[in-house]
Amino acid sequence: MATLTVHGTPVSTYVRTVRLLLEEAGAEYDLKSVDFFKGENDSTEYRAKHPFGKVPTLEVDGELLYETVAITGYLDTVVADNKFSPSDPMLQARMRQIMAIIDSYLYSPAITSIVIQRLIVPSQGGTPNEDKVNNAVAPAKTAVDAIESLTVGSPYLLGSEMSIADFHLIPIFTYLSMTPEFDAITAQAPKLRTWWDEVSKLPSVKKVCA
Ligand SMILES: N[C@@H](CCC(=O)N[C@@H](CS)C(=O)NCC(=O)O)C(=O)O
Repeated sequence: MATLTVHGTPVSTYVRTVRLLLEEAGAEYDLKSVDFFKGENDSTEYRAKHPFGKVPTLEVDGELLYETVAITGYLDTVVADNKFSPSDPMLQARMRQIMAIIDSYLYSPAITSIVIQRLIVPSQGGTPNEDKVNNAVAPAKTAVDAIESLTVGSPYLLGSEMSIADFHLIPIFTYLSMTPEFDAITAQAPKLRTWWDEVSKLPSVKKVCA
């Protein structure tokens, strides 16, 4: 079996996505800290691994892989025998569609705007920018409503089997659910509320996203 090293900041949603898959697969891996709060992701050494200075990067026997969708797809094949990718073509397309919605339409308003302003800025002694938060609620809700329309939501996004899409959404909900905006954003997403109640109790989620 290959030696797997995840380079990244443990609080990062994308790092958590990769670790959730590894934990659910029961795979062995090392986590090597790259602390973006200290700017370590911007160092020459780290930029040699990831030219965009983002986390995570996966190292497989010395070979480097970045972009989380590429990493989770690869890991699903090599450590989980594709257990987290539905074989039905439409279900597989739904999984990829949800992941693309998260990357293109949810991450930025939910994390870059709301979570950073509500959780990170105050933890560093600052005052949240209320305009930034308020302007992000509608786009975050649009993305959540779109995922709601595609999900089964019980127990997992695509139904009875956990898929890579769950690993991509869980870390976002972990943080968003800690903000006062969560109720408004999920007001019309009862299936996702049920999903979140259930997946947030998983041991892997408690371990990786605590
Ligand atoms: N497209 C990248 C995005 C990764 C990403 O945005 N990571 C964030 C943390 S969740 C990051 O590295 N932020 C540090 C920075 O932008 O300086 C992926 O899918 O891996």
